[in-house]
Amino acid sequence: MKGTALRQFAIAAALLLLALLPTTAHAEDGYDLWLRYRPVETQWKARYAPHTTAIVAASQSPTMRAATDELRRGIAGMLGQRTSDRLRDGAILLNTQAHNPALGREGYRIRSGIVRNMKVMTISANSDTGALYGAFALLRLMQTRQPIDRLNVTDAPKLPLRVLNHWDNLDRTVERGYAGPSIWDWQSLPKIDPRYVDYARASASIGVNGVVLNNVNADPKILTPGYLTKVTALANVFRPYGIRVYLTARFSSPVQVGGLATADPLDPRVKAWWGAKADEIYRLIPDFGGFLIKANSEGQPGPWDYKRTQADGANVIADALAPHGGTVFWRAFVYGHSKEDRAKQAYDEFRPLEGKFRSNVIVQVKNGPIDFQPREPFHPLFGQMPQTRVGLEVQLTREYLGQSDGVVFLAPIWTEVLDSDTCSPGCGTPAKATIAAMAGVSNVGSNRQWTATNFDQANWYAFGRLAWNPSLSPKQIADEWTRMTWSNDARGVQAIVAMMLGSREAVVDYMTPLGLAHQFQNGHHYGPAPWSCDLKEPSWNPCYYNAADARGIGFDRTSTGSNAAAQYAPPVARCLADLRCIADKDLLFFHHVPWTYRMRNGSTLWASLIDHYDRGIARIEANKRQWAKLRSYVDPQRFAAVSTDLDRQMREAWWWRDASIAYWQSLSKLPLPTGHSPPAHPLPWYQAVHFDTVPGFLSPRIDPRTLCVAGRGGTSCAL
Ligand code: BDP
Repeated sequence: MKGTALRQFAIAAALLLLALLPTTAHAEDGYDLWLRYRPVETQWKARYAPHTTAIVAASQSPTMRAATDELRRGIAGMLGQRTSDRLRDGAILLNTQAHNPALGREGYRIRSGIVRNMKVMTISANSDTGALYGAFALLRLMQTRQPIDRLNVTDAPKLPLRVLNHWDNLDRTVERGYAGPSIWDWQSLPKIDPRYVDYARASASIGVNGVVLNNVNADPKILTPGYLTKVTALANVFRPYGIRVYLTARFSSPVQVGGLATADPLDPRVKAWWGAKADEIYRLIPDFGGFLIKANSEGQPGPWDYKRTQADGANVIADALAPHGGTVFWRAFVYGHSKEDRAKQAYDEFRPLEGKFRSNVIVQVKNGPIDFQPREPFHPLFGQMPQTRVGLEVQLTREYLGQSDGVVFLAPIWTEVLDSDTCSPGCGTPAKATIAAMAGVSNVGSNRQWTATNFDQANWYAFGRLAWNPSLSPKQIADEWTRMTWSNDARGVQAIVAMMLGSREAVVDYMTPLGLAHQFQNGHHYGPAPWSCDLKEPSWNPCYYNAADARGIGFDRTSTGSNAAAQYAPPVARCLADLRCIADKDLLFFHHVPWTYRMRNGSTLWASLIDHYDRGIARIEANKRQWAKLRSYVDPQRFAAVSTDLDRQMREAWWWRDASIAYWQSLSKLPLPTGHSPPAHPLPWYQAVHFDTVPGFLSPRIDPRTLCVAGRGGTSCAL
């Protein structure tokens, strides 16, 4: 009797507690990303439920199980419906015998039809992975409230390699990471954190099919047996999701891990070492993706150390991987070895190597010739190495776009380069038609919501979607993501998408308008420092890029200057070099012009610059107002978090605008045009702003003398 009374009391107390909980939208912490599967509205439930009664899979393979589990989870969440696994009216069939060459290895077709007199929906593909992608596509249709009763959809990825690059160090710091410590817990691996599975689900849902686990500034220890065991555990988690694991290898690994006297790529012992290392890895991970290499860049070792070319370096590693079907991503991000304009150096090094790379090498080229700036022209190597497989590298983490401040949607940066006409071989050849891969520097960390802010999830999402189909528009991607992540209410969607679409241009306006680039504080790259000029490497100084003085501003990259414009195909080069043709957005990247230069719209450069800074401010103010109106559309926890993010962005935008104007005005000596407020403080105030605790500036400290061979420090190199 006593027990029953106690139970009754406990139930009553629980009910009371429930009644006291707020009745507003259920708080969300962002962990579920765009795979939230919240209940759909009644009218949609009535439309979807008859078509999602059962899931019948062709096999019980791990990938098929991942697909069916995801469908079950999605249908249960959105419709509150349990699904049977028997063929019946309204069943979803997963068929991996499509025998349809048009779908390739990863494509799928979703079609409504009749099987044995029953209405069914078939997701067919040539592989389990294709079926998994089809399952995610069907869920996306429901999450974005599209009809599913008469489907006939075919889709396949346009690019075969869609790879996230983690700049994660073995001690869990993340270079340029603003989302907390690395999600890879190297210390506890091979123990599996369930988060690794959720990471794989999210990445697979957007079509990512490769993950480089470690920083481009690589620690050689990653290739030692102890770490390879840990890498194997992650590869086993990712395999069912169609994701292959890659590693960044340090070029000097034959010396540091192998104990050889040299890493000369033409030395037969070095060749044999890479071959044996590849064999060792493939024994553990039969579908290992391959290596990413940063060589002779920013202090990293490389083939130049032995007077060999970048192609020699790439090929020795490519040959080791080739028998196993692996790929080398060889980065073209090199500079600092000549006195030339930094914007020219990668092209100068790589263009002459056209035709010299093995077919399993991807030359990985950043979107622009400098370094992931808020805006840069497209990289001149796109389109100009037709016999080489070229990959586009973009940065999801916002090293140069405010890091963890505000709302910044990056898809417009990436589509700007993808759609740029390279005019090679002829005009009408956009960069997206010339690439074989897309790589994205990840923005994921251990933060509960995975990325630095809730809106940064959209950049992870957009990367995958664009790598799958580089012709998607930022609007479509933002629309999908918003519906899946925030709300399907039309007014809410419209407002959030509008905020997102204008957000990148706002950053360009308040940080580096009209073609300015690299005006950041040194090292951590947070905040403005256009006056900064004291670093030994000239191209790390903002003053190098703005070339501002009493007469004017801008880097002359025409024939009177570095002539970087001439690296582009002739029709592009001609336009960039011609003041009557070049777009305003690229002006100061290619031309040095007087402060009083007349822009095409009739205003002076000076007035135009100020106008852009203020446009940036106005846009963030508008975003803040817009967001304030969205309170009723989103849950309170995420609403409050984004409000704080936008407040910070507002302060950051004023800081950039005021500091920049104060400095330019100290040179131009021109008055501010009427209607524009003066900077809040005098120039020295901004010049004194320094931070020493900004996260993310954390290359591993590798002692080049470190050796990991057995008996010579081996135990200290591997756990
Ligand atoms: C720059 C980063 C630096 C990276 C480098 C790279 O500042 O941390 O190591 O690029 O891409 O953007 O290798």
